Amino acid sequence: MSPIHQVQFHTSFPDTSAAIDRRIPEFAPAHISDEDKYFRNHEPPAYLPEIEKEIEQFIQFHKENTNRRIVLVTSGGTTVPLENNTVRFIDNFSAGTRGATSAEYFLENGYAVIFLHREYSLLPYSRHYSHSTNCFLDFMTENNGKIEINSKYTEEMLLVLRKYNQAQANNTLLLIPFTTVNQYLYTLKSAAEKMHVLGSTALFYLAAAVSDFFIPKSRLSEHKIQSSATVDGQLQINLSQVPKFLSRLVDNWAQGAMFVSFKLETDSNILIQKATTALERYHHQLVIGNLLQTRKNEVVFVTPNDSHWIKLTEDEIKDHIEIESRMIPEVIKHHSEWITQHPN
Ligand code: 9Z3
Repeated sequence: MSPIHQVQFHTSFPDTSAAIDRRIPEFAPAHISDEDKYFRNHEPPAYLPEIEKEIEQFIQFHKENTNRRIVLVTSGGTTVPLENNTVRFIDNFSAGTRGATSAEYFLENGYAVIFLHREYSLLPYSRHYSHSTNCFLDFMTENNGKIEINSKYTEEMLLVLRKYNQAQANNTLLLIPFTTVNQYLYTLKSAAEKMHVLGSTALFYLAAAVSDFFIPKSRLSEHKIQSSATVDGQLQINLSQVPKFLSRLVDNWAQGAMFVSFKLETDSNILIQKATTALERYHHQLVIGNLLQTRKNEVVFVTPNDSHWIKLTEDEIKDHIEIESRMIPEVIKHHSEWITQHPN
């Protein structure tokens, strides 16, 4: 099987060609949902049709050739531009570690992965090297005029390289970038609608940190905000709530698939309650709760019937065991049960 060539998209440049259209009503007519209103009043990224083609080909390839289950992993934080010609933006915290690491364990367990990630955040496999030294050249050494990998890294790098090459050869990893929350929402919707054909064998693993607030396009300043726009030296920015898209995803875009969302809190007293509320609101299957402070060492799986923790022991933490190596087999167990209960 020859790997399908993946097109490289760049999402981090502001869309300077899209002049702001003040005719768009800030409050759309009644009777349409907030989600519909959002898509009516915000334009899709110009590259979206090409990405849709890539996703469709990927799904088709696995349907026809491998019959693998497909998981869409979202990873990294979304930005909220403050200006149309964006100089300033609000960002959401996430390095992309959870998403990139989880994607590797899904691949190891036989899944094909659509990796919807914040451009330039951590990626599966390269994550082991891209941020762990000041410069990638630190992994290299010179030997008689030739470049070699420093011997202290070779053993581990060979293992990573083999897994990476296997993913390439099997065409099991599709990288799709986003930067802004608008790009994220449109791409998620498109990907989900394409994955609809997979029914219960599709899995959504939503680890990205998605902004809850944004500035609607109708209120976005076209050019860089000037200091003269301040009142008494204070800049006032009004943010609106990003519509809750999870219910659309579960009920419409990819109905029948299994959905795992993440709940991030900083206060341990409210974590399980917030996860339970999310399950009740969106009627999906699993919420994984984590606290900012301890997210690498413990998570809580919350389902409609049960909640239980996965915690690394002190020794496991010392041995650099990744918590995703425990989480993903358990998520897959839930997915297998889901497929059995909901055969296509
Ligand atoms: C998470 O909770 C992720 O586990 C982290 C991973 C963002 C904490 P890192 O990339 O961090 O490893 O540095 N993701 C979901 C965060 C989020 O925005 N959740 C929303 C919420 O809590 C629901 S979609 O309300």
